[in-house]
Amino acid sequence: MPTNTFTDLCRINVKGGDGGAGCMSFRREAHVPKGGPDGGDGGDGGSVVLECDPQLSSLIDYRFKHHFKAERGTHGRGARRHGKDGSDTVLRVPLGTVVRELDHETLEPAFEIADLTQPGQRVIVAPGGAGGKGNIHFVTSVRRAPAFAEKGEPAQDHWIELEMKIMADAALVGMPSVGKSSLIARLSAARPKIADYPFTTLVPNLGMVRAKTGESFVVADVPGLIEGASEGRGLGHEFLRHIERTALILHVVDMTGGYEGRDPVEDYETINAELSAYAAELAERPQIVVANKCDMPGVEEGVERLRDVAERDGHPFFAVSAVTGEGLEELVLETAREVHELRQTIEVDEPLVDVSAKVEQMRRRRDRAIDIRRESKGVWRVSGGAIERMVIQTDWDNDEAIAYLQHRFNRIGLDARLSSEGCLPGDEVRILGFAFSYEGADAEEDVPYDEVEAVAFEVEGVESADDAADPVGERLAGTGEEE
Ligand SMILES: Nc1nc2c(ncn2[C@@H]2O[C@H](COP(=O)(O)OP(=O)(O)OP(=O)(O)O)[C@@H](O)[C@H]2O)c(=O)[nH]1
Ligand SMILES: [Mg+2]
Repeated sequence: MPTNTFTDLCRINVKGGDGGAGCMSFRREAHVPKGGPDGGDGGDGGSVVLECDPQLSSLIDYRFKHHFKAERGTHGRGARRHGKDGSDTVLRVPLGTVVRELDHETLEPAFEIADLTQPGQRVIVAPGGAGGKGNIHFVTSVRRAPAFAEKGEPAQDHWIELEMKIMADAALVGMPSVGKSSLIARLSAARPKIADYPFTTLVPNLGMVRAKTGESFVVADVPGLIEGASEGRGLGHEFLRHIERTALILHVVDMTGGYEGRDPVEDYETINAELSAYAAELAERPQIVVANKCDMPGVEEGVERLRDVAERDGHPFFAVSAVTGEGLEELVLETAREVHELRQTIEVDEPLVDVSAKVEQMRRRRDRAIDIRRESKGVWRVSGGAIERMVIQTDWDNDEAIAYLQHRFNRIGLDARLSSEGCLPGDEVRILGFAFSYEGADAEEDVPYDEVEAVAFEVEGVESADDAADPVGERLAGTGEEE
């Protein structure tokens, strides 16, 4: 069966590292009985990143291992020491890999994350969680000794699909009936139609060729080219478009001259003229000249003339037969060698598009969406990625932390949204496994929690009885999250 494209498909689960917890701590010095807050932030979790590597030719690495995680951030500590960021996990994928996000429930493709076509191109597929803020961030003019910190943001895991669309490393180019399909059939497992009339091949076929050295490359067998193809004769542009992305050209010449008794050197010049007429750059591509049908009698003189011309043009030359297999081993070795070399020198001609930023923006937009549903009389369910994480990042054993959370709800407009949905003071509002009593849209307006930069902060001495009761410097806010 001829194939137009090879695909390699797999699904993997990726998870960024969790953010480290912020620290709740107060400064302690010999001559100061109780200093101001000095709890550092938790480190950010690492991300899972895909990177496009031209040396890879399959997704085989993801066949058997399906779960990939990045490192978590460490917790913040006293004396304003921030936690360490977790390192990224970089997964290498071949050129031509399309990445799709899968729906959480159905595992069906939801949207395309990226199409990785340039060497070195990267995309973050699972961002790490942000580190929680230390208590130095929660100081305001009235709340000078905040006795709480934020937990780290948990990273989410999700499934993505990787699909590699194979791009041919080399293309068999030549007049109709010169034996292009016969060659690919002989060299690979591809089984294209072969016949002694022109334009037998109408769509490109791909074949994977493995050299004796173990190296493999993909060859495209494309429809025959004739004089005037660059102007649209024969399959013209259609055909030429297919080789535009191919690095190496295997230029096949029929040494018998076909029924018309054409001259091999003239054929060779005609094809090269068509290539440069279509795109000057195509004629500059590295080429290997393949003199085919050398099993036939009377070809020697033509072989010598074509060899001279090929050498004049600086192209390697091979006299072969797709029927007997003569000369093919050497041809494959040279092709493998050139393909390998070309893969290493592929140049990035456009600046790398930072797809990560776009993906991240899209995720955040969806994340910020808040869904409010009435569960029963007087009971409301609020859901949404960002709001659920706020709840998870809160230390529920700490009243101050809860008050701060309520202040954040107000600030992002949740209270107003609830009110417009019909939620009344005294109703129950549920988020994940937690429940709050709704106090009305305007009740929280004066809660004095503005986030203040750590550098702007100056506090001396003890602020409250609460602080005095907890004179010890370091206590992690993230209960159950300590390492
Ligand atoms: N004697 C001999 N015949 C060959 C050789 N290679 C191909 N042929 C014959 O040449 C004819 C055309 O071969 P194809 O492989 O279909 O040629 P093609 O270049 O793919 O032709 P299009 O797809 O029409 O462009 C067939 O009859 C083949 O059997 C060879 O090395 N020696
Ligand atoms: Mg063919």
